[in-house]
Amino acid sequence: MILVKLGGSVITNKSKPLSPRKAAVTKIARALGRLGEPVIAVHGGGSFGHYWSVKYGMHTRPAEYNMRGVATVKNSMTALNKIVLDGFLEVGLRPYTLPPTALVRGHRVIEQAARDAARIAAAGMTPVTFGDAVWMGGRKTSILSGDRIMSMLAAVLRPRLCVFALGEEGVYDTETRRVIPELPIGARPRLNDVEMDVTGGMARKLSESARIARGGTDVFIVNGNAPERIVDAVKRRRYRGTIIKGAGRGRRTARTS
Ligand code: IP8
Repeated sequence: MILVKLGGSVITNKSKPLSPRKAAVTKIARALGRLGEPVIAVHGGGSFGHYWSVKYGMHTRPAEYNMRGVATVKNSMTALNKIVLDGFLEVGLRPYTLPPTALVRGHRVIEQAARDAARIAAAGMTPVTFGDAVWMGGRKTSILSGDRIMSMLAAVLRPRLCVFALGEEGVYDTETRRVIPELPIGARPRLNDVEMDVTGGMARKLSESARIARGGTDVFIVNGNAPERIVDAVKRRRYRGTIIKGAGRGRRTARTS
């Protein structure tokens, strides 16, 4: 079982509101079809969800956000999800959409539902879920990042590998401007700021990757615009990007929640 995050910066043009990159979606979908292993895909919000979240001042912190904003964010994520599903279908995958409400309650994973997603993947379909606005009780909502969903699913499913496909070559060392090939769990390199990202950009990816790696799963951060690198990473041929090696399976080096 492999968990793959399709970064919003790959599947949308983040500098232009509401602009999908359909060719990037189909290219990644083709790569997923070549992995030869069950896959669960999670996608980000890019210039759909993040655009509206910024407009309505919504963040990951639960609060009483504007409900029209919540509705608009959710509507835009459904639209982006449809684009992803269309791309997957176009190349012969059998996507099985699982809106986050089918997998999580607030910021907690529904373990049975996560296990069912793994069974759906094992049966030959590709479960697809996504970051979204979620209800947190009463009038409160929050933005739940697809990166967080990755670590929630990993905590239950203990996948063989997690891959974050981003719009960059990997994690950069801001001084040398080179990609860092391997990061120790919990390392905090200096990062450049990300615009139009309400869920924390690369810093969030690294903190969720650390959670996943502490649970024993290797995490690859690769360029989703060169999706053969996803295949290379999964097949352990050769890889370009950043790896965070998982602590020994079953052994945890720190709390994961
Ligand atoms: O792009 C956030 O998901 P992410 C989704 O994975 C929204 O952080 C609604 C902004």
